[in-house]
Amino acid sequence: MVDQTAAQTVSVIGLGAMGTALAKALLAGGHQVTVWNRTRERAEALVADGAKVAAGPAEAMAAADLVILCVLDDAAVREHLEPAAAHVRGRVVVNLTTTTPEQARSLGRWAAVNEVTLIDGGIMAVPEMIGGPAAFVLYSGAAAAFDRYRAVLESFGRAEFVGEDLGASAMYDVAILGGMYAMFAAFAQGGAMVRTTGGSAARLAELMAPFLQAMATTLAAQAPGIDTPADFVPTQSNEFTAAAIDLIDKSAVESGTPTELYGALRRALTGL
Ligand code: FVH
Repeated sequence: MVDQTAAQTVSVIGLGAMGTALAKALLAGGHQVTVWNRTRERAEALVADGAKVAAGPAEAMAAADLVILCVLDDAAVREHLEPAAAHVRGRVVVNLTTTTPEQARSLGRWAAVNEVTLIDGGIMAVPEMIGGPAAFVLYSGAAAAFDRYRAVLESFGRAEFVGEDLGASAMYDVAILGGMYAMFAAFAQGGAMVRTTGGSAARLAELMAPFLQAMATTLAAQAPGIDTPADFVPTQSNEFTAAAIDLIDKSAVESGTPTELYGALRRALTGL
């Protein structure tokens, strides 16, 4: 049983912008942190904060009970973990590298064979936000290990466990990012449209942001339409929604800024 209040031994592998922020948050939390990075200077920069620099990834993994990985992609994760299998056996690895859900599950199969307990994570923050009140990280996989190290992981921000399927945190991560990009695409298109009437994207931002914030509060009420559609009675019919989107599309065409966006939205939202 890990004492949640005690300092832990933690290794951080990968010290790009995000890995460095994670290591600093752990050091600020009083944990004993060993670091390793392919470019050694980035690791040495953390010595003044109290980090110990390992000679290689295997040494870093052997140095701690909890190993955090935050490198570029799944291929770089494999490059570090696979040759060091003997050194990471029996440890808890938290992979905070962005991967697809299936890459996370595949790494889980490797972990099971090599007696590694794996937690996958999706960071919903930029490096400057780490350790601050708005940062949160999605976790999935080994629930008992997550509970054991929850207090350490909260050094980064709010810790949200989303399921034992290792692919779950990556799936929530991309779902949230998809919402963000859909919003950005609609703003870019809307900005181009209002400019044809002498308006500006800056003015649109002032008007659109509070409206979208209010709309975001209705997501929970819409969730049953996706989770339990057979029992859900929509307040707005698909035909009404399709007609509303057609009007927006027609206005875009009239403005000379025709777009693929609204047709795609119509199909996604209504199936029509
Ligand atoms: N930065 C952010 O805002 C986002 C927020 C959401 C989550 N992401 C993910 O975090 C992973 C790391 O992102 P990062 O911002 O730290 O990225 P970089 O600053 O570019 O650092 C990349 C680190 O990966 C190392 N690395 C790259 N390729 C390899 C390789 N083939 N073998 C070993 N290490 C590799 C790189 O090392 P070096 O260039 O310093 O030697 C850095 O440590 C990422 O999955 C984001 O999607 C961040």
